[in-house]
Amino acid sequence: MASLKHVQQELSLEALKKKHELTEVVATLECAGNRRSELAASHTPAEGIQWGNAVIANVIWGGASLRSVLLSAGVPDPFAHHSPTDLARLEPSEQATLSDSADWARSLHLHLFSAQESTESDDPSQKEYFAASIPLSAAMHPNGSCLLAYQYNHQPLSQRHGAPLRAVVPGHVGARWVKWLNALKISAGENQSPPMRQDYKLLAPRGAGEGGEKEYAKKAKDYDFRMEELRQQKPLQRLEASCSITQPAHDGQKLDVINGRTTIKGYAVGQDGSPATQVWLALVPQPSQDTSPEDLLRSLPADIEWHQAEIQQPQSGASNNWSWAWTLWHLDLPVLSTKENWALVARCVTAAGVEQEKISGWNLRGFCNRSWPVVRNITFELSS
Ligand SMILES: Nc1nc2c(c(=O)[nH]1)N[C@H]1C(S)=C(S)[C@@H](COP(=O)(O)O)O[C@H]1N2
Ligand SMILES: [Mo]
Repeated sequence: MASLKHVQQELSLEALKKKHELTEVVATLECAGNRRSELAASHTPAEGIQWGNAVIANVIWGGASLRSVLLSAGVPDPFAHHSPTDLARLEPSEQATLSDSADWARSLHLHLFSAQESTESDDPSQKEYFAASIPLSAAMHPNGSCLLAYQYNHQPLSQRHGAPLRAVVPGHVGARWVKWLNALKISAGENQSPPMRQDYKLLAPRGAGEGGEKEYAKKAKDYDFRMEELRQQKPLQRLEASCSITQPAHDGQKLDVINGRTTIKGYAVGQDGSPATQVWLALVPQPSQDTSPEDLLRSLPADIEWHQAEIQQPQSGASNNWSWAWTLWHLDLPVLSTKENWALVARCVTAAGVEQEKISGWNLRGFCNRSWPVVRNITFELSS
């Protein structure tokens, strides 16, 4: 492409709906802070609301395909050099998206602007709005399923979830799913709104000699130190595979055992459009009441017995090989002894064979906790 022209177009919601057929995508919207509270049992507590594992929703989103909106606005296709059959096969991972797209598109970003004033700005000298950007090639990927959505679960999108229009960016942190969307822009730089420049970033000591978590958390209270750290980090985009146990919902619960089994339930999310297709569970004796989840994970016995959970039929609606939906699972787990104090451990694997990371580590804001979930201090009650 020779050069980017500065052209501006207006598009009413009515025209958007008329011009672009309704496209539906089942996708999980997950806040980057989901499962943050679990870190506190192994680490210096992270800053922010101590969210449990429920800052996540699986929704049938409906709207206009972002790819087709941009194409019809005259944006060249970064994937035009692929044949139609190849297009359907292109992997929507971050790396493949970049390497499969045309050179000219690789340094471009699609900005998503909201009509909502930002509540997080640290700059009183200007009025700032909530916004985000994603790589243009991700926005236009033929299998990325990005939408400008005005429906959820076949109903009109509600005001609180972003009506009249919101971005749906499957596989990406919730913060990029901009609500109350009022403009798009393509430019060579990333968006610099508060959620991009100062909020959704991983801040953590990098390497030895930088001190521990507590020291880092203390240093980060200093404005200049924090700004320099933020400047060096990339804004969060993709979320990796993860699973969570929802029954039992908390540590320390007494579980019913019927016919030698107890029912465990949860959800799992895949990665890069490859859904979680396997979930494995294990019951492990807990060395002591206050063994931290991560110590427990680090010292899992080698002969641990993993039981494969049953997967509820993944939600249909996918028009291609990819799925951005969560996977609900359950297992009637055999309980061999009710005597000890037990911990439950789960892990998932995606259809592409990607294994959930065992320990994803600490960061100041407790973002992107993808570690294997651990529910501790489980006891059992025999029912007849
Ligand atoms: N305009 C605007 N869009 C936004 C946000 C916001 O604060 N303002 N929050 C983001 C974050 S952090 C998340 S997790 C999701 C939450 O979407 P929901 O409110 O529909 O659950 O919206 C995203 N879009
Ligand atoms: Mo969020």
